[in-house]
Amino acid sequence: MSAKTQPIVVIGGGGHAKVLIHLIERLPQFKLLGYVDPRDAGDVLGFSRLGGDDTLPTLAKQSGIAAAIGIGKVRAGRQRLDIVERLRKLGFQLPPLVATSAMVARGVKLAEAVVVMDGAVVQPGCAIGLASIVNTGAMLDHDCVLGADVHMGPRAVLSGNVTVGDGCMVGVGACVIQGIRISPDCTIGAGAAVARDCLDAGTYVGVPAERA
Ligand code: JB3
Repeated sequence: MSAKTQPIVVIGGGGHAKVLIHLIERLPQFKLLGYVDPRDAGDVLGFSRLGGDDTLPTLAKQSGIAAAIGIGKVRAGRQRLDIVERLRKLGFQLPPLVATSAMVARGVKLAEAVVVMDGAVVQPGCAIGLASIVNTGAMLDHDCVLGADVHMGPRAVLSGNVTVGDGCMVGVGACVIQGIRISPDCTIGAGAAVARDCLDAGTYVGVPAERA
């Protein structure tokens, strides 16, 4: 392992982990050791299962080791944040990860455990909170703010100055016009078009999006 590479493990071995492994293996600064999952998902893109979560304390002893959360988010719930807390307590580093084909403007603030997948675009002035996911091809225009544990689904689009609160899920292909505020713990349905603030937690669907 060259001096510059940092060991990293992926938590989870399912679909989201597969996409994350594909992202990490193209980042020269990391040496991907494998994935950790109570379920044996076999070989994932050539990387093996290192064991269940009971292996994490031993793995954490490796100097400078990092972890990436390979468990996605498709509904409300704070599993990703619970895992962040566990990993922090064990001493893992949780670097934000940006795919080589993503475009993240300089000065964008990425919190710990954020992942920006291939083809995503994050314009200047944006800030992305703890453990949030900007999934494949999603786009955040200028000055958008995502809270913690937000999932921007594939090809979801925010126009300028949109704020998305903690714990939200913005579904695949949804779009949000400029200046909108989405309260914490909202789910925006796939393909929805949000043209009004979402002031109450809940599910918003349709064009224009209405609270279900
Ligand atoms: O929508 C898209 C593009 N992707 C979805 C993603 C955001 O969320 C994807 O289609 C899935 O809906 C979901 O991906 P994920 O989280 O990979 O789902 P699944 O394929 O079910 O894999 C979850 C894996 O996490 C399973 O193998 C579980 O055993 C494992 N897991 C669950 N809890 C855990 C834990 N692994 C560890 N190490 N620790 C846990 O606490």
